[in-house]
Amino acid sequence: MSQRISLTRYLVEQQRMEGHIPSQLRLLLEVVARACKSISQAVNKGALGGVLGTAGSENVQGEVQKKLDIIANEVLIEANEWGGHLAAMASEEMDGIYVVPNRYPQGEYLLLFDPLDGSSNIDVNVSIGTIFSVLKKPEGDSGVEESDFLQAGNQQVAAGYCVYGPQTTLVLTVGDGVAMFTLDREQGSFVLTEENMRLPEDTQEFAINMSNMRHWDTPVKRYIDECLQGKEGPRGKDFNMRWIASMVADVHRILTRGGVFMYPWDKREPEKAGKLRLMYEANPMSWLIEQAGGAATNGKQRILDIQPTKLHERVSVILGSKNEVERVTRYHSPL
Ligand code: P6P
Repeated sequence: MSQRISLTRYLVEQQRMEGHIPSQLRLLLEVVARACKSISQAVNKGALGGVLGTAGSENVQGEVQKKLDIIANEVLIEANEWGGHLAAMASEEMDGIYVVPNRYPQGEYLLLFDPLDGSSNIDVNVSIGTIFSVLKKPEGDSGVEESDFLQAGNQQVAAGYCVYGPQTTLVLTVGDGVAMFTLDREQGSFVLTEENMRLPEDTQEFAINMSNMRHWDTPVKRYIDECLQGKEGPRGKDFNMRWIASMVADVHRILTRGGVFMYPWDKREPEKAGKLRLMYEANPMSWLIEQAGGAATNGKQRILDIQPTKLHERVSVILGSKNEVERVTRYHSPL
């Protein structure tokens, strides 16, 4: 049987042949992967590890924190702070940025993450995951501050996620396509299981929380209504619906077989652009989807072109199979 390629070998070859990955970025990605392995172990223990349930606190978003949210956040901080590859980190679970302590060397990268996306699924044993995005610290003074993180998604140098499901799979891009690695628990290492992932430009599957239908804006209502009319309607084909309530799991399905994922603005909290966060959910997922031949907009513009103004900024998300995303976006800007 041909020797499977480990994540380490893949990254070394990307560094050596493609020049896409400077050594510090390779180290960063290997450290994040190791942290995801540790999180996977904790998630897999479930009740046996006493890690289920809530932590009795709220995060910066005002959401109840699960014990595993905090564990995953701590694992990522502790794994990354000493390596000398990072200047600072930002997390859904922390109000401000985490600057690498002076006792460690500072690097040139900024790491952003949602340490455990889909927390509402933890206690019911449904797939959850870690989402991460890597930016370069702007040139200039030695310090680092929150404003250094406020870069558009098109500035990312690496992005990825790890799904903790029936398999633990790490999916990442450094701008040269999308690669998937599956955790081989016998070896304790991630092994390349798919390279150059591509999603079909068309689909018959949409992902949205239908219970919010009455709150959606007209273009979204029109798109979903046309899908629900099936082959007798204007689309001329039947559609299927999936909603896992873990963006990581929904996006992984879409990367694997196509589909369109939508968490649009709705009138429940009209002052918010959407539920999902731009910097560490929408941006990394949008880059992965685009690198695999898909598209990602907020209904009006390409998500990766949005200039953030706040670290925990929210955004409306429409991403997946190119032709469907373009259709929904077109409905938002009638001629
Ligand atoms: P709802 C999980 O909390 C999350 O941030 C995404 O992973 C997921 O797609 C969405 O929220 C689910 O939201 O309103 O359906 O529970």
